[in-house]
Amino acid sequence: MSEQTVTKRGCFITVEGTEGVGKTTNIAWIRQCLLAHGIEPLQTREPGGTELAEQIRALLLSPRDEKMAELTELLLVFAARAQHLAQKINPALTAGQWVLCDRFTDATYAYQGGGRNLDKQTISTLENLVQGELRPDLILILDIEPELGLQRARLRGEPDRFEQETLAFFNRVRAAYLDRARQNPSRYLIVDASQPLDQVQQQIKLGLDNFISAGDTAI
Ligand code: Z5A
Repeated sequence: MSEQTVTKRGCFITVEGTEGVGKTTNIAWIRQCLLAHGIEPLQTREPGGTELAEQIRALLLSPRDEKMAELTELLLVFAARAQHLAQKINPALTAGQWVLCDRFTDATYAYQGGGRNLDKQTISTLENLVQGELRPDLILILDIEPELGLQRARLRGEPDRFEQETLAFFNRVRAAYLDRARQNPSRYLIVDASQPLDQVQQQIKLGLDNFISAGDTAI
């Protein structure tokens, strides 16, 4: 009988939250924490991550006079995701590499489902179509009062199409994130992102260390 080497798929970690919550800041920290465990992740983001998917991102984020229909927005998000998965995420995971992604499908449930009130069943159907059985192994939600996050985000300059939304929109987005975490708590790590950065980072490190030591690295 011939011997076959089966590579265990890499672990898939995503980072989520409302505007200005500190994802960019903390992804660099997560990477450092993983490197300390000898894990070099592929770092990427959504929408985007490949040349074509980044072009779709530009369509999604640029403010325009013509109102983007909600279903157009949803389909563009999943079109970018299909490209990202095919070109980048799936090959890395299959090769056993860990993937660290700034936003993924929880953002779709939160922004298009919670924020835009689109039907969750439609999102779920597209999720199954585009991702098959792939779901993140760990979803880190940086949680903050949207008002505080928006204050932080607006310090950076011109708001994009999403940042122009109302506070009520971001409250719905936040509620949708927390609701998903409540439904499947073992997969989520919620960190209070309103704390000073060093405390946020301590909490993240603790959660990641626990996740790694539990060896729960592939589903
Ligand atoms: N979107 C969607 O609708 N559906 C989907 O399925 C997906 C996405 C995947 C782009 O996302 C948009 O796409 C997003 C939803 C939509 N909406 N918008 N806009 P994005 O992730 O690229 O955009 P973003 O949410 O605005 O992220 P950001 O601009 O990169 O912000 P951030 O990464 O969360 O924050 P940051 O840049 O790290 O921090 C903001 C500032 O706060 C900065 O000055 C930091 O120094 C400061 N900061 C960070 N942490 C702290 C603490 N703890 N204390 C004090 N100050 C802090």
